[in-house]
Amino acid sequence: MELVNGKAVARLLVMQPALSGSGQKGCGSKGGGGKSSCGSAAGQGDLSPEIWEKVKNHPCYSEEAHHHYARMHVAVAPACNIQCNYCNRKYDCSNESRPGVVSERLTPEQAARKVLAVASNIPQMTVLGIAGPGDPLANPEKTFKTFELVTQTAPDIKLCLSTNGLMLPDYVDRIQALNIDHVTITINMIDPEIGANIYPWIYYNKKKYEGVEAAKILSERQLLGLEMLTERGILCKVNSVMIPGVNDHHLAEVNKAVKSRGAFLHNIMPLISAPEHGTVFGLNGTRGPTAQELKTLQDSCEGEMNMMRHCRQCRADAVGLLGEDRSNEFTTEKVMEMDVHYDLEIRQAYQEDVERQRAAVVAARNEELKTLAGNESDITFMIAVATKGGGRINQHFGHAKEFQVYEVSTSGAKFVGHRRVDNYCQGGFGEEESLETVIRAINDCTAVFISRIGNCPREGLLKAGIEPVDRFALEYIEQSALAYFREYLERVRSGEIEHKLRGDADIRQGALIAT
Ligand code: CLF
Ligand code: SF4
Repeated sequence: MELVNGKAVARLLVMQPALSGSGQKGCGSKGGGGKSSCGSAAGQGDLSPEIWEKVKNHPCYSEEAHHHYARMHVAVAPACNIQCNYCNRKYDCSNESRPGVVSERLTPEQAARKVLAVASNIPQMTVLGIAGPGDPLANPEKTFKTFELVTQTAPDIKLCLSTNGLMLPDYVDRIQALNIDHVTITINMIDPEIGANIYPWIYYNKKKYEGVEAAKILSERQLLGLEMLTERGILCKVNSVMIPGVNDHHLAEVNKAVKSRGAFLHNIMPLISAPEHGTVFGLNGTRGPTAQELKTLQDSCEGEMNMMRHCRQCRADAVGLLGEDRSNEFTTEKVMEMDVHYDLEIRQAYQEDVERQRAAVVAARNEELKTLAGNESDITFMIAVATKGGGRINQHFGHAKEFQVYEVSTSGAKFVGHRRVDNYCQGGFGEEESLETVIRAINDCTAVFISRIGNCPREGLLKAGIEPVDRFALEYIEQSALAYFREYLERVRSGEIEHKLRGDADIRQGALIAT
């Protein structure tokens, strides 16, 4: 057992295998200006020390942080004041993972206890978000009461709020008074004509509005709220759901509008739409975008503004690293029986250890980047990575429920998204059908990095033109991606291989299975 500041931390370290070197209602609506260096990019870059301090341990506001730090949501806000055509909050399934979906609704007191329980057991949980299952500001008393209780009992936890923005201008002062440093507003349009196809109605000032009139009020309130928050120095992220045929060509304009009002980060998410979700878009056959459609739009908006590309469209009761769901470990019943010991010193000691490991990841990447200096090439490709976190390639191909996707070029390895899949290995056996869905999900990638892989999936991937790479097992992702890229260039130059462009890939519409 290891002692840190005289306290035992062995139990806590076991909670995150990644750190030992092995392994839609999230924010904003479901369905779904600052400058670079956060969001999708890694590291402090040109952020001011004050802003870096606010984002460095926030898994949504810093792509680099999301490999190391966790967030949790508490589902204290059941009501909503608008209707989005991609939302159906009646749907509740413990195997479903998209914003708005939740298993238990909590009182503020239950929520505060749950936060303490999670903080005691997952010391890398740094952020509490309230994101539903309805709209937090349509349930202001429950939302703010929860934040107040948590501030009193767990002062090191950052507070985060996600809203559709309708009531935002009315609560900006309260948000500021409670030191809520991070606010997400879901803005899908600035043109009410387009908005009328997304929002059938809103309920505002005790009156129901419909169609273009409803969308106009909503848009004005969202943009006003955004301006009021950024004037007060509160970091704002804007989420937009990309809905092909409805707002896909309009989102570049939304990007400009939110950037000019001071938004720090823009998160364009794919529509999640399947008939079984019972949403308007699911039932009328509106499809979600493909991986390349989404990436092309995100790329086109990435100028002076940070684009978030690592959003997992989490549930309103999600717990854990982004991409994992540990909410089943913290049901109200279990939380009530738990021995809760919130200890700030243990949490800080653990996080110092995380920071050391994080610094090692960055240093290794920078060293590897030096070996590419002077290497000129137009070649760029994408790789998929199986990881359990910690910035390492530490997951078996058959166990991966998602792959992280990096774009590699002479300028570096950049996180550009993730692909959710059915894990190939089910009950100890490989599933041919799952292999097909995995291949469709990473079809735009040249290689897949895994810690191990069996012969059958290896052959299937090679046949599909994707190289399985397990020689970097347990190594750092970005460093390995760059080393692979350097070797790849050498193989192309020697004529050993020919560089081929890959096709498009599917974004999965189904569930992330809770573990
Ligand atoms: Fe939650 Fe949202 Fe705060 Fe993050 S989620 S309230 S900013 S703590 Fe994050 Fe989840 Fe995406 Fe939201 S991955 S849905 S962006
Ligand atoms: Fe659903 Fe309301 Fe959120 Fe829209 S704002 S996605 S209707 S909970």
